[in-house]
Amino acid sequence: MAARRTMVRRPLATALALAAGAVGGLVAGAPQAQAAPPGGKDVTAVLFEWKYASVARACRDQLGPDGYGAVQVSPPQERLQGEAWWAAYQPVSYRIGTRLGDRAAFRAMVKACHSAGVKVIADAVINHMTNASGTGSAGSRFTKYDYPGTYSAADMDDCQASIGNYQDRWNVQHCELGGLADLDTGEEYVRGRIAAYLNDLLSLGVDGFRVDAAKHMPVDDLKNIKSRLTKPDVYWKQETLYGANEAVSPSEYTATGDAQEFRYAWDLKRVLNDEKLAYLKNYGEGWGYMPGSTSSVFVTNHDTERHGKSLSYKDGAKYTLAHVFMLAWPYGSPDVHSGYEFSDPDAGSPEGGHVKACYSDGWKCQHAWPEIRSMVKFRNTARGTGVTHWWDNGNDAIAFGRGNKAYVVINHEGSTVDRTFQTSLAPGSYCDVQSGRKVTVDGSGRFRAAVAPDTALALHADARKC
Ligand code: ARE
Ligand code: CA
Repeated sequence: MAARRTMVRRPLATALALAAGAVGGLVAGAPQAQAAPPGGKDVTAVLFEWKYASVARACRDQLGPDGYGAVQVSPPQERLQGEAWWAAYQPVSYRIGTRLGDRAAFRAMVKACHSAGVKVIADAVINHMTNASGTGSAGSRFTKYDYPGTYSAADMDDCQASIGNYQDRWNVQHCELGGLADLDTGEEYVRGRIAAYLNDLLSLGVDGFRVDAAKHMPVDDLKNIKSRLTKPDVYWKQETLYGANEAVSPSEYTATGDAQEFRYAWDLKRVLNDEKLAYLKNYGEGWGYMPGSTSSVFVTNHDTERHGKSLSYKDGAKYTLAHVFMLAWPYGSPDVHSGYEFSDPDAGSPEGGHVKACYSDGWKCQHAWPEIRSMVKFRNTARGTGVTHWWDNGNDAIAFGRGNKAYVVINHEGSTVDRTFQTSLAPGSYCDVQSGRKVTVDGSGRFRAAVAPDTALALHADARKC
């Protein structure tokens, strides 16, 4: 758990900007506008354990129209057989064939998403193979350490003990993550084989990768593998959990692409649960996180929603408001996790991954929640602008603008916030994309609104009427 953070000390510059903020100056300490993954729309919907045919439909009907830049799909490589979701993280071969679909289904999904203007990011498990033996989801027989046609025992890493010491770099990168057969990613054949798998996905039109367990592979190995790709500058976000005093630091991995900033999710949970939204005024680099321009962020992911280090759909309004903040705030490139209800943390996705409809069979469809999907266009409209006019009530109500393009109010108080807000928005009427109500901004950029407890209000230049 990241070190407990008490009241965040504000550098003097930010204190001075507090006054400046009132006249619309940029708010010091808040992150500036960030570069985005390819294409300029930087929100990714993570459709966790969705069948590819269902992903294709979501791209066409939801993600494209709502302005998502990309969809992230679960690992397409052959995996352990079985319904548990974590079977996806035990590769058996690099053939594309799982409960989510075969090669043809994968290719069709990429085509459908591209025609909807949505890029495709594949979750790639390349650090290890299985901790089991048997027959894989595409019919390949295997034993731990021997994967005929892909790897033999000679390709496994030098340490066959489980990782046991995160203060020891060699242990973390060459031993087995939870007993999973570790690949020797320093070896020529292994590097070539991994690159061939990623190049195969690129040949199917994939636009980027989520690199699973990245910190368990030396950066030099990842650099070498990436250099072998047909697109060496492909978007590449790396799963790198921060750990205080650990040997391997997530920031090492910004040399090969984006790195996931887990503290963003962990601290958001604490702020929404126990602290004050007012502390978010300098969220990002101001809290000691990695530079936002190369950070991938989320409110939750498939691990943290299960083991509880982040908020989850079970947290109600806190979870929704955390997404409104993440999508309105310029730090990092956001992932919106979209999964399914679970009581058994091992349970795989419903109906073999087939999504008949949102909100049925246990599908949560967070990517389509009105409060969340409406903030994707907000973010796209605000891209390139900094934070202006920060306001807070010293506790759990905040508001801020994004240049003259957008303005958001987030009320996590138990009572209504009813006041006049100062913005840099052009005068005129706007749609509050959170409530669907009309808001009028006067000639001096002000509007009056009553924002109910645990709700938000969001205006932007591309939503002038509801
Ligand atoms: C586990 C066992 C297997 C067993 C299987 C079924 O390892 O031997 O067969 O359970 O019982 C997921 C599950 C695991 C599961 C695995 C394979 O979460 O429980 O295996 O699939 O089926 C570290 C890594 C980080 C990793 C987390 C889980 O750094 O990369 O552990 N997260 C990714 C994925 C996971 C996935 C894997 C990796 C494996 O997101 O979903 O596992 O591919 C500190 C450190 C962190 C460390 C954390 C937890 O915080 O700083 O780096 O995260 O402890 O150990
Ligand atoms: Ca390794």
